[in-house]
Amino acid sequence: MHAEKKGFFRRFREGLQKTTRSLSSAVGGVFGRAKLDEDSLNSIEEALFGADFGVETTDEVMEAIRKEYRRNRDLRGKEAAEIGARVLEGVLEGSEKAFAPSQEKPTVVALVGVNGSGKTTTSAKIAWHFQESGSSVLVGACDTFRAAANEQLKVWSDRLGLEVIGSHQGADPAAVAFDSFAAAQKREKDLLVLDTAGRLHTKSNLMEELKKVRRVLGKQREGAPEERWLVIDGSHGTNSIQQARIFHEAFELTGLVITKLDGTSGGGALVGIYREMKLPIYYIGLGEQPEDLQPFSVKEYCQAIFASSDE
Ligand SMILES: Nc1nc2c(ncn2[C@@H]2O[C@H](COP(=O)(O)OP(=O)(O)O)[C@@H](O)[C@H]2O)c(=O)[nH]1
Ligand SMILES: [Mg+2]
Repeated sequence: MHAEKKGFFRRFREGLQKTTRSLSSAVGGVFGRAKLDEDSLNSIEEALFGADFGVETTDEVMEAIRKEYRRNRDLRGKEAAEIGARVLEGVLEGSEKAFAPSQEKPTVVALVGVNGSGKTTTSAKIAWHFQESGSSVLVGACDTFRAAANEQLKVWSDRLGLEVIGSHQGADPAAVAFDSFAAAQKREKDLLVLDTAGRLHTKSNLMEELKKVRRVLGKQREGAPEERWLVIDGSHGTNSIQQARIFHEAFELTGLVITKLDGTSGGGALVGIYREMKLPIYYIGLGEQPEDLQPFSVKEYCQAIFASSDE
């Protein structure tokens, strides 16, 4: 395997370790060389539920494994894991899409989501990632609701050498978005990443605020912001789906970022979220460091989940 590719897979494996471990401890190392039996099949089923894969996906995976088991009573755990990975890859078809800034400068990515989902850190991580790969990037601090939000971005920008258009508490987020876009245009930036506020208790205001951000940017350049991604805390399981619908209604989302998959044994929730939203998952968060934000890869995800317990 290519060295860089290997490192990438290792990060997926390590990030998703909690889910993989809880899956393999629940199935008692069943994904190894040992032959399966009815008990171990039931353990796999329970483990998939436990890891938040949801009814539909668990049923589809189990149906495929059981079908093969009926045909071949010598079926081994490792082979069942391969079947599981294949079914999961099918379910996740269409969820992987690479992102890169387009010719149009600046390409604008607006990140939305509830408080604590990871918007601010994800803004910084995305900015850093593209800056590292040679693009010029600007970050707009459009969360003017939390006093600490602008500070938090500043800390990241000092640490990673990012350019940020700051704001102060109470400022109009749409005005900050406007200024950020104007600055990005003037400085000929390839990419503009907009962090936004996420308070839940005044949801309708928040949605109005996000619509206004979009309206204002759309006047600066038709269609901007082209990318409107919802940042979802992956450790909250499928509870996030309701929120996702509300954001989608107000903001016409174009993609998802699913964070905190490292901190949960329920890494299967990503699949339920995708099944419901059918939007590309651009990135997943596997830790707090900048390099822990990874482009989503269906293959790596499925292989990490169904890692053989012999390895
Ligand atoms: N372990 C882990 N923590 C994360 C990840 N993404 C974000 N966080 C943490 O989640 C917390 C909230 O993130 P923040 O970006 O402030 O969320 P915001 O309120 O949506 O802006 C911070 O402590 C982040 O470091 C991730 O992928 N893994
Ligand atoms: Mg924030």
